[in-house]
Amino acid sequence: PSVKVDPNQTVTERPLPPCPDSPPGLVGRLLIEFSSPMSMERVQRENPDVTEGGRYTPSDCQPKERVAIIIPFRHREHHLKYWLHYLHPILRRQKVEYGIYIINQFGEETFNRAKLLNVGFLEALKDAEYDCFIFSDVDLIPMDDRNLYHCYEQPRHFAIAMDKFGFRLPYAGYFGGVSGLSKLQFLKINGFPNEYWGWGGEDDDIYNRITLNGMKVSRPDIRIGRYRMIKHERDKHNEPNPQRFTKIQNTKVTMRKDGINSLRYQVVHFAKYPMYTNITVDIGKPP
Ligand code: UDH
Repeated sequence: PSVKVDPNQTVTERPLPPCPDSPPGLVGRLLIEFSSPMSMERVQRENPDVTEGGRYTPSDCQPKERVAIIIPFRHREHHLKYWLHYLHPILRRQKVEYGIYIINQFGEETFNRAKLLNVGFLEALKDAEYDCFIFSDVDLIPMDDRNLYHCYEQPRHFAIAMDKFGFRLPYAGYFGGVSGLSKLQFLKINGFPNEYWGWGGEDDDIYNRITLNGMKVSRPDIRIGRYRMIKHERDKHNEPNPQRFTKIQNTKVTMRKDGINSLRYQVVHFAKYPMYTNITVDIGKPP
């Protein structure tokens, strides 16, 4: 027996409505703690809608943009589990279409956060058509889901009130921790500097690039932009960079030649795991 199919029958798919500016499922303040043990199995179990490589698309609305979340990384597996545990559900409630990219620095040379973020920008774009890039340290968890992880008219600074700074901005031009730029905003500043090896200064250089190119930083309300940082000791091979104070005086000159237009690196390993995409890269060493 064969099934009769009416050749005139058409499947009409309704277009999804645009995702709302204020998603109704948000809960506001969140309890964030790092004492209960965490495992990748648990994160996976609790996030069945996340697809390979740490991708997610809302099923009931059409997001305005596609967001790549870029995390600079080396030897912080313990922090990553908490980050994924907290962020996947938050981003889902925020109705964000996103992908998570861990940019893992290969080898044991001096760490270079901003260069890893530049790599993340290019590599994420090879993977999908992203419009918006959010750069987050692996140890920073938002304490309020109204701090929406998407892009804004101006470059965005999200982590404005961290517990370690007494829930205040440490100084007016602070742009560290978690920040976000649209593809156009990122290209306008020639990306981030590649020449800040070791800890410090690169976020101030990025802030300078933004203001020198006629943009200004946008921020959430101080009551909403609160973050918990997972406590940790200083990492090996990421000592404070003594050159940082003089380097940030020269952004105006250096930004034209040092940035996404001068980026050189080699991908050592690329893997899509259930909860994130890992890209291990050789970014060289300080001159
Ligand atoms: N990162 C790594 N591995 C490293 C170094 C840095 O993954 O070895 C990444 C990670 O995403 C981290 C970010 O880069 O969140 C920023 O580096 P950081 O956490 O060292 O910077 P932060 O300012 O801490 O948060 C500075 C050292 C604080 C020491 C305090 C001792 N009590």
